[in-house]
Amino acid sequence: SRVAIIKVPFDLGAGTRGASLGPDCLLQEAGLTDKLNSLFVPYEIAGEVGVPAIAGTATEAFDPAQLPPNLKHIAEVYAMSDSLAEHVSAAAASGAFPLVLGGDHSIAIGTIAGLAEHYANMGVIWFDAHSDMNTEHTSPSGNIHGMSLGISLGRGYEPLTKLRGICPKIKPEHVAIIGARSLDPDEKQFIRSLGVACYTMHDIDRMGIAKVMDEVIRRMQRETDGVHISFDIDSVDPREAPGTGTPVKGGLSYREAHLAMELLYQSGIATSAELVEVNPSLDQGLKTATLAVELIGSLLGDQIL
Ligand code: DIR
Ligand code: MN
Ligand code: MN
Ligand code: MN
Repeated sequence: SRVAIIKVPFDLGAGTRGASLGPDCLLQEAGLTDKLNSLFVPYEIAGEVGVPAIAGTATEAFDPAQLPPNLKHIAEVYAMSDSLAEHVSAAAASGAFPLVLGGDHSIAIGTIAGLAEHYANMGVIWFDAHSDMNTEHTSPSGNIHGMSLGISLGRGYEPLTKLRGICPKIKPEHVAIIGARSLDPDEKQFIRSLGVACYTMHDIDRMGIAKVMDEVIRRMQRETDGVHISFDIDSVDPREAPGTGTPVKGGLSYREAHLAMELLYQSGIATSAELVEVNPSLDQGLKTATLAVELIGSLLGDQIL
């Protein structure tokens, strides 16, 4: 189906600025539009949500005197999420495949909120070095990009978990985290207590990425009515993806990341995707941005032969 690209040049959910340069870098310099054209994938730029688009609306929802502690830029994150959810929901309603370009990973709050209006049992495959399951009470940083999966599961700051009414947006048994290798103590406990499937780098080393993907895809086919791919580029090893704010050694290899995307394409299960945390100001040339474009290509049907 048609790909509806939604640009989210937003980086206030991260501790380092610069991911806001991601959407234009991917589309233009790193050649995403050329890639989509070469694959004959029909697409449109369906919207853009960023700091300018939410200016003025950011503080309306919050009494500045009541702002909660340890949630950096909460007013801006809230306004971005609400606006993004609207765009994503409209794209999904039109029958398109929403492709959201970040931006930092806090944007998943809005993406998943918009999708939840269309899927009662949506699967989420969360590629990440981290699990993004902190709350304002457990976060070591206060950065909301480290909370977005937890918020989507209904855990955390209520105005965000209840965004647009549905809470929780997704169920723990419909989530798979792939590539984890940097989890905070409370995140580990939360993952265990909810029984969220978390394929750590240890598991991937032992099982191989093909078996991991087979397991995840099979479960999603059985249990879900749609599958969102949330791809944090820091899931990939920093040797391949240096241009990101919180790199962690020991990540997915170039081929492991591609094979995961290729297997997802072959399965046909993906109904939406987002690519986040590419920070062009930290990149080595266009290395990380180009990798991101290639991975989106693999997810959308680019094949070696
Ligand atoms: C850390 C880092 N767990 C935090 N999280 C990151 O601040 O919550 N997520 N970098 O992408
Ligand atoms: Mn993340
Ligand atoms: Mn991450
Ligand atoms: Mn179920």
